[in-house]
Amino acid sequence: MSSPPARGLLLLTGAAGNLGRVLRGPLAQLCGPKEDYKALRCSDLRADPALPELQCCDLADRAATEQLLQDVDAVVHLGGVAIESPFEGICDANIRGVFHLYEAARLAGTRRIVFASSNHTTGCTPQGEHLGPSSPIRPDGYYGVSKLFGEAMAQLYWDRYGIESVCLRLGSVTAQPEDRRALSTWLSHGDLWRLVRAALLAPSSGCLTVYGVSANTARWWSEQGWEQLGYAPKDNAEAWRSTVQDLCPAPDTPMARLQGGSFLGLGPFARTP
Ligand code: NAI
Ligand code: 15L
Repeated sequence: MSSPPARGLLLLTGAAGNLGRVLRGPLAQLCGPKEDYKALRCSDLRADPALPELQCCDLADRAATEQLLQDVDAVVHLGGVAIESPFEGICDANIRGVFHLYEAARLAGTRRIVFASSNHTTGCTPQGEHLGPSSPIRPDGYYGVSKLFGEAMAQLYWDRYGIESVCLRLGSVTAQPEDRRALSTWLSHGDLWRLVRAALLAPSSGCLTVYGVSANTARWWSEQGWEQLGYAPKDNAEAWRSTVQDLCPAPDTPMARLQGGSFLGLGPFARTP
């Protein structure tokens, strides 16, 4: 697939996090005078000694986020709270933060945002039930709700302001599957990169939501939207079945029954100041 000529900067938020560390090297390869983007700008809430050029920015700070987006053509948005936890922290990073990101993108003339959404948008669905991006939403906590807010912002900013978004409902991104649930939910590091690359470089995306999962024999989520992006996963968790199939929560618990797995065991939370 041919990609458009070099435009502005590519911004990676959450660059110091788990997935940021996996993606920042490959993303840098898309940047340069003859590449798709002029340069990669990395940011995070926290500094990373391994990446001195990282720009610290709290997405809950609107002015700082507007500055961060200047000259940015496309964003891979990973920054935020990545687990189920009390609402207040999720609200600052994933709700206010996403609002600030989209507003800053509108002001900067940013063309596309690849948004790291999550399978926890539908985590209260029973395990084994097959889902696609238009299946009913069934968030399993505030975290899942915050990702649905992000997906709604993506649709709003496409319909009103023409900013393209690809919302990736990522499964379990790890070097290898870690438990029985991951036989269905695993997204390998290689497939993560194939998916993010496809989401950035697809000639036109509009506002598209897809599940992000490897070619697992036991997967629950449909490939709807993959063809439009040109994403073709290569890895399959099945190869680890004998190692991980006994690693599972006690039967008849929500963690064992529902797709969100261990997140169903988190909360309710005590009130935080
Ligand atoms: P992570 O927690 O390792 O990285 C997230 C990064 O965001 C951290 O480095 C953190 O400092 C930064 N961050 C937190 N609050 C921020 C704020 N207010 N402003 C700026 N930066 C802030 O998480 P991970 O695993 O790298 O996930 C990356 C993204 O992908 C997250 O948005 C997560 O929700 C999403 N995701 C990850 C999955 C996985 O399997 N790791 C699966 C589904 C979605
Ligand atoms: C997520 O959304 C989380 O960020 C990650 O830590 C994993 O828990 C993943 O989902 C999962 O469902 O395995």
